[in-house]
Amino acid sequence: MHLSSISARALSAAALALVVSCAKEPVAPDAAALVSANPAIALARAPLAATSTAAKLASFESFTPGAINGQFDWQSMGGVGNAPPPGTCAVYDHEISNASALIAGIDATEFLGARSLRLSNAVTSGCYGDQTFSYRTANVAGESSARWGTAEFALPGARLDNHFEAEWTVMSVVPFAQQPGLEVVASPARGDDQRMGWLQVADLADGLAISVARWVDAGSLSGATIAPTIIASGLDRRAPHVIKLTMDFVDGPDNDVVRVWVDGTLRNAGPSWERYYALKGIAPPAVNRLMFRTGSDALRGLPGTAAPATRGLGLAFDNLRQSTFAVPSSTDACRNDGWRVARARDGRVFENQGDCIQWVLHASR
Ligand SMILES: [Ca+2]
Ligand SMILES: [Ca+2]
Repeated sequence: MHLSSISARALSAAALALVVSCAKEPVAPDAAALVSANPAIALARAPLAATSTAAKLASFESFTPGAINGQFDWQSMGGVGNAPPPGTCAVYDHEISNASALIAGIDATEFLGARSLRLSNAVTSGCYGDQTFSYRTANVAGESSARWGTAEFALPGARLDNHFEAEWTVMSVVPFAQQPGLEVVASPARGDDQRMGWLQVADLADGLAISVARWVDAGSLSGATIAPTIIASGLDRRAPHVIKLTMDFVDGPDNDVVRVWVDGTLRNAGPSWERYYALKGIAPPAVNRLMFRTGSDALRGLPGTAAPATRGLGLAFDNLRQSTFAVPSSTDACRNDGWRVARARDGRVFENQGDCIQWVLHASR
């Protein structure tokens, strides 16, 4: 790294911390030491039945390298390799690639296989619908007033659930150095510019950092801003990390709950972005997928500057699992065989109606 390329502001504490940090690290730590030192490893290895449809969707191993758009219901109109349709704002450095082969000095095949979703923010824009969206879940999730149901967003036959969750692995493509300015945002979404949350992975001087953001306002959209909060930092660039995000939608304002786990530890419970739609005077959207975005939200006070040096590198995303289900919000939801289709918030299947009712009465919802 050429220190002269670092801005004076960044050079202050952050860059010095990196220098000090690097000095303490072995030049090439062996894989065994890495495995024993990091609890994320076991999570990233969580097995999936290799032949299942879910496994194929999760692992990207059945995808063709290159353009993401159109593969297994993924959408990425602005991703590299896709012929950009009218209205596309930019060509983003988003693609299916053999990321484990790009990661020098570490054998990441065990965690990433031969195909991953690789994203960098070498190119950003203020647009949304041309960025990268994961496959849609069979059903959608939102509160009962949520806007959904048009064929372009929900799969045919979808029902409305009140719980959405997604879990994925993320790993730096550059394990032994910072990629300054690298940041990618994942949001529960539906395929256009509507999103119900914000979770960012950034590469800071001391390692990868995970942030979430909420809307802050004084009752009007004109003065509203998005306030990011770092919930995990200093994450080892040499190891895979597992992020789990759950959304519990509750009818009424300012009461949805979004929880985020990093490497198995609950790091945050906060609001959804229903506040934004309330400020706009419309019902919130239902969600059924993730939007992976390299964009600018500068007008709202968030970062979003392109980092051109990350082109072809950035972050590898893999092992993505998504689901929706109905969490019972009252004991009535357990009756009349409701317990058979409902799930506890952690996804547990109820044994019978009484089990469901007891969960409703005692779970801290
Ligand atoms: Ca893979
Ligand atoms: Ca709500």
